[in-house]
Amino acid sequence: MSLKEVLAEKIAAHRPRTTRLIKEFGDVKISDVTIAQCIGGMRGVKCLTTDISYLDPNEGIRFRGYTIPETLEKLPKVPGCEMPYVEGHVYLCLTGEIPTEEDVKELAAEFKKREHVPQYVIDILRAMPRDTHPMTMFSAAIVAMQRESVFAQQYKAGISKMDYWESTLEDCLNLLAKLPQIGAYIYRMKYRGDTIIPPDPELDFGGQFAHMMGIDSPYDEVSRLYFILHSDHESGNVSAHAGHLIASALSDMYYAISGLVNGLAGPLHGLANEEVLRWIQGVMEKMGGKTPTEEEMKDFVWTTLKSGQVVPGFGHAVLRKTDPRYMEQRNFCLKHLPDDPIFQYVDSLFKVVPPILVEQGKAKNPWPNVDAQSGVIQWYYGVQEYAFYTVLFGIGRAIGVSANIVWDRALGYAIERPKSVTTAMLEGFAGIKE
Ligand code: HAX
Repeated sequence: MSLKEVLAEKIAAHRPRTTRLIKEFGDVKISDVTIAQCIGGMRGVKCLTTDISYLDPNEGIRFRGYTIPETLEKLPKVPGCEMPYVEGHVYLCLTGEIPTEEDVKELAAEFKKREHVPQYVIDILRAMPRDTHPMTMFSAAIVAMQRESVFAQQYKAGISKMDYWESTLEDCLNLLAKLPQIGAYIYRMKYRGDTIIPPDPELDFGGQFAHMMGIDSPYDEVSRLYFILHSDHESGNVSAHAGHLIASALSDMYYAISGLVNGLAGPLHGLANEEVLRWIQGVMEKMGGKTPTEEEMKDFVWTTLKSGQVVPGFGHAVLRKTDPRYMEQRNFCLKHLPDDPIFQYVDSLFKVVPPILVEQGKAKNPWPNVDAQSGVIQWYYGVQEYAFYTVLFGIGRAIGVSANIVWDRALGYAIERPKSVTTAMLEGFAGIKE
């Protein structure tokens, strides 16, 4: 069966579950909201639904029920490689099923058909000042392609709500297929003297990205690992929520994914991977090439905290343990680059930062998150322009969010419209209103 046929079956089976929950159990309470949550970024308020991934605070992410090690183990592998096809992970996110080799080949062939990046996108990127942030370029390239949206065209033609997901799936595949090329193009144009490497029609999603970046193996493996690890972290984080929110107005995939990228570009979210490397470079400069002792490292961390800044790469809004995405990348470093000096810095921070954050007593989670480790690997393989790191995150995150949007359309999720209150109303609730 094709991906679309599998999805059609799954959607038909799932729709009655959603309808029943709303019709028969719509009044059942699952969450209360406190004043702290209302002012404090809605932290922990349960008010979104997704089946693509679930983030347990003490365990970490599961994609469609599978932990990261299970996902990496079960998905079909690229021949001769340790890492799975990213295309297989797209299949898993969309359908909830581990694909067969045949399923992956079919989906990879679909991606191939759709991977050509229109010339006008290249022209737009080239017209932007070269010092534009890569995330701005990435977002602009995606939104520029909005004219390609099959959903937007079919919506105008007047299709039924029940069919929205089909054209949304088209948009999902059309857009995802192009992202590795767009990302690599931005990199080579901006940081490699405009020497663009043409795509290779034989390569898979991760392999194509590494090839167009101009970086040899095992960078293809790094890319596959990276895109899968960053694909989804349930629905409430800024990037996933931004994508879902925008799409809830029936704005198409291009608008939604470009919006996701804009949210990811914040230093408290995806840009933290850039910030980690910037922070470490600052320490290295101050040390004049010497490796800091543990005591010196502690001083750097305290200086950052005392100047009112956050330590990038540490803390999390949901997790209450070391991020398994961090651990997976750490294991990769231990295997491939144990003696790398920047890895040594990151490893030293792993020891030094959590007790300091505990002593400071503010952060609810003192442990490292995904962004503490990801830049090191990039740096080691030659991608030392750290402003680019969040683009890699964005390519991965688009996988989970676009899968969510296909399901949002399939299950007819409503336009988002939470209710706001005024400060005076909160004072009223608190019983302190003058
Ligand atoms: N360094 C210093 N202070 C920190 C901190 C850190 N790494 N993490 C949390 N805190 C502080 C918060 O700033 C907050 O201080 P105020 O009370 O003064 O506002 C306090 O501890 C309580 O915060 P929290 O409840 O533990 O954390 P939040 O849910 O509010 O925020 C963040 C979660 C990830 C934004 C936060 O931990 C942070 O800023 N971390 C550093 C930036 C970072 O690494 N971001 C990437 C997170 C992972 C991700 O989304 N990747 O894309």
